[in-house]
Amino acid sequence: MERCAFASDLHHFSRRSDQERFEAALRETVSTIDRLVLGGDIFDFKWSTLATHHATVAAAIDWLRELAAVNPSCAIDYVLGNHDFDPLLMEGLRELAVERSGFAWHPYLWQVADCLFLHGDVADRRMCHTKLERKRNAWSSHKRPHPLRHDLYDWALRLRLHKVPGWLIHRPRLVARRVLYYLDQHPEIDRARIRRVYFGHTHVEIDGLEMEGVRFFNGGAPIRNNSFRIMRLELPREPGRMAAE
Ligand SMILES: [Mn+2]
Repeated sequence: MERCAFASDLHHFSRRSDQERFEAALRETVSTIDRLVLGGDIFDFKWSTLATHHATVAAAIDWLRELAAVNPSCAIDYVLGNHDFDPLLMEGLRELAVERSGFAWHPYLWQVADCLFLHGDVADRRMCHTKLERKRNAWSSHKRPHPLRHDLYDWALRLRLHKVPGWLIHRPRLVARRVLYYLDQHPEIDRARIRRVYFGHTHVEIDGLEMEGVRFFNGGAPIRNNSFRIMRLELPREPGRMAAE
């Protein structure tokens, strides 16, 4: 078996992210495992504190390159989220995949045997893959919000207003049901084989909630007032590995 770790929703470059607090832990983890799976929203281009979009994408690629250099024998699989579904970032990822062996990225999902990784924005409401594609494409025409909106967002966080919608909208059982609906409709995955789903996006921790024989895992997010953890798991080594986009 491969020793693996899963981390998502770091929202790096956003002012509200506590990503830096977990940087050492992430590097330490990478140094001891065979494979790291990143579950999307690793970078936050919408709420970036850097001067331009180009600067943020360049910093994102540098960050990935440095993380990959911690352990050259650790494979990295990066499943994109809504925040990192960005054409310029994808260009950089294409180059990184050529430059660094064992680095791969997946726009929507990645399946290994019984285990499926996806970001989780598909669970905002009940939707199939075509709808998710449409939603993602709308996202990728990112507009950087007015600076004043950063302040409003900060105040909302400080008042913990985000707890209310997060808790209500992202109830674990509802979210799990929506993910299963999406997987049932997906034309390219080996649905019958799936027993474990690792995802992020909702920023609500889930530790093995079972539904229809599938166990769900979510590590939360390193955002102020939120819980977060890097999850450890095992994956079978090849053969028997299949990938789907
Ligand atoms: Mn997300």
